Formats: sequence, C-alpha cells, structure tokens
Amino acid sequence: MQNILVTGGAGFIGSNFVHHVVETTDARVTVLDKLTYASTEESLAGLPEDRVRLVVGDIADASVVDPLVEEADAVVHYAAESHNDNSLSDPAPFIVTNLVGTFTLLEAARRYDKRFHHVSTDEVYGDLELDDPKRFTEETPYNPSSPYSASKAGSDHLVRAWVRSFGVRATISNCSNNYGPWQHVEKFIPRQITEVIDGRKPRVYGDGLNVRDWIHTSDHSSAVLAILEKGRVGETYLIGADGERSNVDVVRAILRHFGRDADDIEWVTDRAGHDRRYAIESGKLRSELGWTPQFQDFEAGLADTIEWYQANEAWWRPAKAATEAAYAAKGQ
Ligand code: NAD
Ligand code: TDX
Repeated sequence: MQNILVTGGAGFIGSNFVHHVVETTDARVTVLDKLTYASTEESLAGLPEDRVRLVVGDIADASVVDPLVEEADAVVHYAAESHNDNSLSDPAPFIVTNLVGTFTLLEAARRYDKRFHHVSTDEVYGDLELDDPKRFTEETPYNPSSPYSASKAGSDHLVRAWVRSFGVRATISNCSNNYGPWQHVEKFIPRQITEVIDGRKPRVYGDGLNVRDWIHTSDHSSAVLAILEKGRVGETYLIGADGERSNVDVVRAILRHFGRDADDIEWVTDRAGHDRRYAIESGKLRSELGWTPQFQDFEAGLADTIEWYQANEAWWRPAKAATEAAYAAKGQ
C-alpha cells in the first residue's frame, strides 16, 4: 500500500496514526481534514513533506472526496465529531459528518474499488453493568445511547451494507477510550489534568463510578495498521488493552501525581444518558493478527501524558479558554 488517505488525520487519534505510518512503513499519506475546533494540526508539524500532505476539506463534500479516494490505494477513516457532551447540546453536526461523511467516502470507495478501513468506537454497543462478567465482543448487539454513539453505530451499519451489497473491501474497528498526548481538553483526562495544573478541582460527573477501558492512542494506531494490512475484508475487530478504571480512580491518580488530596474533587451533575461501563474483549485481534499493546501499565502511560500536558501548555491553553467559555455560555 503506497498511498493512504487518512480522514481526520489532523485530530487526536488520526494524527497519531499518520506518525505511526510514517515511522513504520514506506507509504505516503494524504490527510483530509476540515480542521474543526477539535483538530491538532500542530501534531503533524515536522513530518516529511514528500510523504505527508494535508488537504483541508469536508468528508461530506463529494467534489473534495472523490479525486482523493481515486488516487489513494486505501482509505483509513477517522474523521468524526467525537465528543458525547457536544452531541447532547447540538447533535446536527454529528449526523452530517458521521453519517453523510461516511456515506460520501463509501460511495467513492465503491466507485474506485478501494480498500476502506472504518475507525469506530465501543460505544456502539451501549453499556454494561459494573458487575457484569461479560465484556463487549464482535458479536455484541448494537445498542447506542447518545446522539454521538448512535451516529457512529449508523456509520458502522453503512459500512457493513456497502460490503454486503456492493462488495466494498472494508474492515471496521471498534476501540475503547483513548488517552495520550494531543487529546482535546474537552475530553475527560486532559480536562482533569489541565484543571489540576490550574489549581482547580477535577470535575467528575455523577457518582464517578462509571468505568472506561483506557488504551494509549499509540496502541490504537498499531492495531489499525495491523487490520489494514492483515485484517480480513468484511470483518470487525475490537481494540482494547484491558485498561478498565472508574472515573474516580483516574482522577485520584491524577491528583496523586500532583501531590494533591485524593478527595479534592468537584462532583457535578451527571451526563444525560451516561453509559455506566465499557469493557473490550480483544481476543480476535490478538489471536488473528498477533497484535499486543505496548502500554500495559496505565499509571505509567498516564504519568507520561500528564508530563506532556505540563510541557505543552502553549498548545492547549487557547482550546481550554474556548471550551470553558462554551461551558459557561451553556451553564455547565
Ligand atoms: P477528534 O475530535 O480529536 O478528531 C477528529 C478530526 O476529524 C479533527 O481533526 C476534525 O477536524 C476532523 N473532522 C471533523 N469533521 C470533519 C469533516 N466533516 N470533514 C473532515 N474532517 C473532519 O477525534 P478523535 O478522538 O481523534 O477520534 C477519531 C476517530 O476515532 C473518531 O471516528 C472516533 O469516533 C473514533 N474513536 C475515538 C475514541 C476516543 O477515545 N477518542 C475511541 C474510539 C474510537
Ligand atoms: O468533565 C468530565 N467529567 C467526567 O466525569 C468529562 C468531560 C467526562 N467525565 C466522564 C464521562 C465518562 O464517563 O468521564 C468519562 C469519559 O468521558 P469522555 O472523555 O467524554 O469520553 P466518553 O464519553 O467515554 O467517549 C470517549 O470514548 C469513546 C470519546 O470521547 C469517544 O470519541 C469515543 O468514541
């Protein structure tokens, strides 16, 4: 595979994948990204210009998408509206980008017969009880809770239909919660790290017992590349690193890192429809494709991430100010 089109490649996870491709393959990458508020274009700085090109445009615009898909050997589709809280206050962009955007890309992949990998989330399966012995597998029925997860579930169904009805050579991955450098401060871990850097209390929704299954974004990237290179067309692969933690445990680990009191927490109103627990069984990916995560120790990965935010204030400060202003306007 020589030319890979990466949609959303200027975002948190997509940009990590672009670095991973440049470091581990000979492929050239075209990034198609609208550069929304969530993009982290700076993360692409310093990549070799003869191998990485950024095209600014919308995945829902066929006149932009078609020629880029035609010239690519494969499409890896990360672009999305990705934040649950935003989908509760304004679902419209989630429908356009996540559904119409994915449809537009699939039509181009069909027209030009291109390999397609769709990056999705474990949230399409809904949630688990805290004491449920089961984890999500590739066979778990879809049951999304929020406008965001419903739009991602819908995009997965489009991909499955384009495989079955039109023979598009697609794979899907559903990954658990990512953490690491370059994540937007609206998301849980960067929000709490930056609150504590600013001397404030972390803000935990509800009772804080909700569980997320954390994976370092580098491990997500290596899994997606393995699926692109070796995955079976038409298959879905779940990606996870056995990183289940309650939100309050994550916040306490951040507070400990800064030498702050473990109970120095601001408990705030719960998120509407808040999923209780996500947990991934990733045996298929591991046994079929030989993938294993490199970041086995969540506390060590979290410490690296905290240090990255301490060293990169100039990057996150403007987004933090904009996010806080938006929350204040909405009374959050
Ligand atoms: P992000 O919000 O950080 O980045 C999304 C990128 O997509 C941004 O650069 C944005 O500018 C771009 N984009 C948005 N709308 C676009 C459009 N219409 N056209 C072109 N580009 C557009 O998101 P992320 O956290 O990096 O997530 C990337 C993908 O991974 C998403 O599909 C998401 O559903 C999925 N995912 C995320 C997580 C997670 O924990 N963050 C977990 C599993 C799956
Ligand atoms: O301030 C907060 N306080 C809080 O308690 C925020 C922002 C979040 N939370 C809670 C809600 C969740 O239980 O932390 C948990 C994680 O929240 P988010 O970072 O918003 O992530 P989540 O809703 O779990 O979704 C994430 O993982 C799956 C990504 O944002 C999605 O893009 C991905 O699909």
